[in-house]
Formats: sequence, structure tokens, C-alpha cells
Amino acid sequence: MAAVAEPTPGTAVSEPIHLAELTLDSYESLVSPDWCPGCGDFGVLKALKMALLQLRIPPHQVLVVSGIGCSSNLPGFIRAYGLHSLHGRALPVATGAHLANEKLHVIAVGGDGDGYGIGMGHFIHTMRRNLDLTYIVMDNEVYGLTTGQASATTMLGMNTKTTPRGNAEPPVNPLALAVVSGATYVARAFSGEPAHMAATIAGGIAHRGFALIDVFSPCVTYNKLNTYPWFKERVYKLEDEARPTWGWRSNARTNSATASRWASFTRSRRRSTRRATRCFSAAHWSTNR
Ligand SMILES: Cc1ncc(C[n+]2csc(CCOP(=O)(O)OP(=O)(O)O)c2C)c(N)n1
Ligand code: SF4
Ligand SMILES: [Mg+2]
Repeated sequence: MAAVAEPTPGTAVSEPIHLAELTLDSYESLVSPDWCPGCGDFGVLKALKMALLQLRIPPHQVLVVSGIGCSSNLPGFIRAYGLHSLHGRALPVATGAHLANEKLHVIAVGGDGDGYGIGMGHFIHTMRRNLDLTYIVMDNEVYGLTTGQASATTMLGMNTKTTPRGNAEPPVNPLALAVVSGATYVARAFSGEPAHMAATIAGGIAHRGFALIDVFSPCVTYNKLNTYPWFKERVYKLEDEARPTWGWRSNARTNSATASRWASFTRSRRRSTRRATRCFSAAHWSTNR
């Protein structure tokens, strides 16, 4: 019997069609996103669909799990199995789903507040287990849904509703944290580059182990500092760097330092010593964070 995928939008996710008929429309939800026009999360949604198509993964083999936030509404906007859980709890729910059905591609999604604030404990513990999960964080450096409060990745000195005299706390560095916590695919992408992001997400889904893809996904309504032009001036692709991104080695400390500077980074799962064997694709933010 031929391999099967999913048919047109609106049909039940469990109703399969031939894989050869799989297109971007196969992942089209009946529900249109209600994000603000220009929100970076549109780019992430598109890139995720492109990645699934690239990998020829049909909707009925995908579960998208989220927490709470504007970004966490994403499972409703893609045709796949979905679960909108509690604030900060996407990863434990994703872990349970993965353990219950290892054949499912489990993709956790959410925001910086969800994953690096209230969900920080789950973030670290999930990474140290290095389960085969993909985690896409739409990092807009504020709490978007609750109207613009400072988050764990808000820049030092930034004025927000909760930091009217400037944020006094330095931001967490999710990439460095992921490297030292045991994630084996650590990458960064930018909503302004959906094709590049799609390839980065596809790499994470194909990777066997925990994959973090932190995406600079501008909140056009509540973050007037970290805008598309602001990022465009600062990001670059690792592939374009003069320094070779393949075949170099270092220890965890060096990897961590590199993650502070470089945005995308993959460690070989086979190396328990956490040696870096491969760095690839993604954008880099050159400011101090
Ligand atoms: C336990 C709990 N605390 C607080 C909230 C309120 N709340 C909902 S979303 C959110 C932050 C969302 O920020 P982020 O995860 O960055 O998502 P964004 O909206 O920026 O995409 C908060 C504090 C909640 N729903 N549940
Ligand atoms: S408030 Fe910000 S994060 Fe939320 S939908 Fe609007 S632009 Fe996107
Ligand atoms: Mg946010």
C-alpha cells in the first residue's frame, strides 16, 4: 500500500491521503491566526509548515504542544494534532506525549515568557533528558499576550510597563543555557527569514534528541525596540562567517561561550563529553546578551 499523508484543510487530521499529494495546504488550519498584522509569529508558522513539508511528515504524524501566550496559540493555526496546555507547561506535556507514542513528531512551541520565565525549570530538566523533542521558542523579548511586560529575555535597560525606569536585570541567554543543560541541537533563527528558519526547524525535527530553535520573532505592538529593522542590522548567518563551522571541537565551556556569540549550534549526540562537532546555519545577534 502506498504511503499516506493528509488531504485538504477541513478534513479530519486522522483521515489520510497519499504522501505524494502532500502540499503546504495540507497543513492549513480552518482557523486563521488572530495575531497582530506583522507579528513575527506568522513567519514561524509558515516556516514550521515548510519544514514539515520538506521532511514529508504528514499532519497525522505531528503533535504541536504549547503553553500560554500569543505564540502559544500556534497549535490552533496549523493542521496537525494540537494541545494548548498551561502557562510554562508545554515541555512536560510534550514529554508525556513523546513517551506515550514515540512515532509521533512532538513539537513544543511557545514564547520567551512561557519557556524561559515560568517554564524555566521544565526547560532545563527536559534538556538534560535529551528526549527526541523539538522546541520552537518565539522570542519577542516581552510578554505579548498580557500587553508588554518585561520577560526573561528583555534587554537590560529596556523600558516596559513593568520596568518604567529601565530593566535592571540582564537577560537569560537561552542558547548558552541549552548547551550546558544537555540539548543536542541548539539553533537560532529570525522571523524575517522564513526559508532559512524552515531549514533550521527541519534540522531540529530530523535531529534525534532535544532540539531548541530560538526565533527572534518581533512583537510589533509591544516591543518598539527589537523591531525587524533592528534585527536586520544585527543578524547574520553562520554559513556566511569566515570561520569554518564544521569539524571544530571544544569543550562545554567553549561551546557555551560560542553560543553567546554564535546563534546556531549542534552537538553530536554520541559524544557524552559534550564536545561540539558541528555548527551550522542561523543568525547571530551581536549585542551583549
Ligand atoms: C500561571 C499563569 N501565570 C500568568 C499567566 C498570564 N500570562 C499569560 S501569557 C503570559 C506571558 C506570555 O508571554 P510569552 O510566553 O513571551 O508569549 P507571547 O505572548 O509574548 O508570545 C502571562 C504572564 C497565566 N496565563 N498563567
Ligand atoms: S501582541 Fe505582539 S506577540 Fe502578540 S500577536 Fe500582537 S505582535 Fe504578536
Ligand atoms: Mg514573548
